[in-house]
Amino acid sequence: MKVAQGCVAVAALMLFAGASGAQELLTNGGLDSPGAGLVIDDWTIDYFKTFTGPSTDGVTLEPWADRLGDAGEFGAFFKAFQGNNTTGDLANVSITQDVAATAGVAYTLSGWARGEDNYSGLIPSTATETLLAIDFDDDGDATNGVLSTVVTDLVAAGLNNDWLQYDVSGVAPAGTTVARARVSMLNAYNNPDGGGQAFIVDDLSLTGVPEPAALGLLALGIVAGLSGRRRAA
Ligand SMILES: [Ca+2]
Ligand SMILES: [Ca+2]
Ligand SMILES: [Ca+2]
Repeated sequence: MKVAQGCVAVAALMLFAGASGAQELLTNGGLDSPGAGLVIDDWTIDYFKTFTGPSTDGVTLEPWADRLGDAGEFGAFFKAFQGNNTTGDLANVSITQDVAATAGVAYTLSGWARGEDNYSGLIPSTATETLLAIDFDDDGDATNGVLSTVVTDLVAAGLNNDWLQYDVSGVAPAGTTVARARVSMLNAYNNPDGGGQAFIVDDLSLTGVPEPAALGLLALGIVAGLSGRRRAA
């Protein structure tokens, strides 16, 4: 009897653990396919320069940028050196992936990153921004605006020449249908000092956990909105 009860308890714990273990929402968060170069499977690359506009080769997959150095695997090399701080033609690169999302769910994006010592994002008073972000949107189009954004500034969070894990979290607002995982290097430029100046990223992960408090607030907001509308009418 005691053994059976113990088994039930263990089974219940396992079920609980399974239910609370957040599911990975990204595809190819490891940035490991299809191979070195300009294409990152399942991710969208947005690269433009301030004046000369859309461009290519702002970010590529490289074997030396793989965090754990697994054979045949890759990480993303963001090319700050493509920008020019003298002319002001700065490099702006984002990689994004859209996943279906639900209002009231708390999403967390994590990822590993390194900035080499002469990366333009690490120059004091630089214009370069280095961001891990989630954009909450009501469609698959970032160019027509988003509902809200949560951002972690990686330099403020301690970016340096060692692999460190960073994260950013936020609750999807009302109307959300898409959570857009994003890594951005904005206003980047070639460091005249030369030397190692890569910004590299690997092993991204996006998970969502329903937020009871947020759901409660959302419900309150809907009630308030309804009563407001009633009053107005
Ligand atoms: Ca990788
Ligand atoms: Ca790896
Ligand atoms: Ca949009």
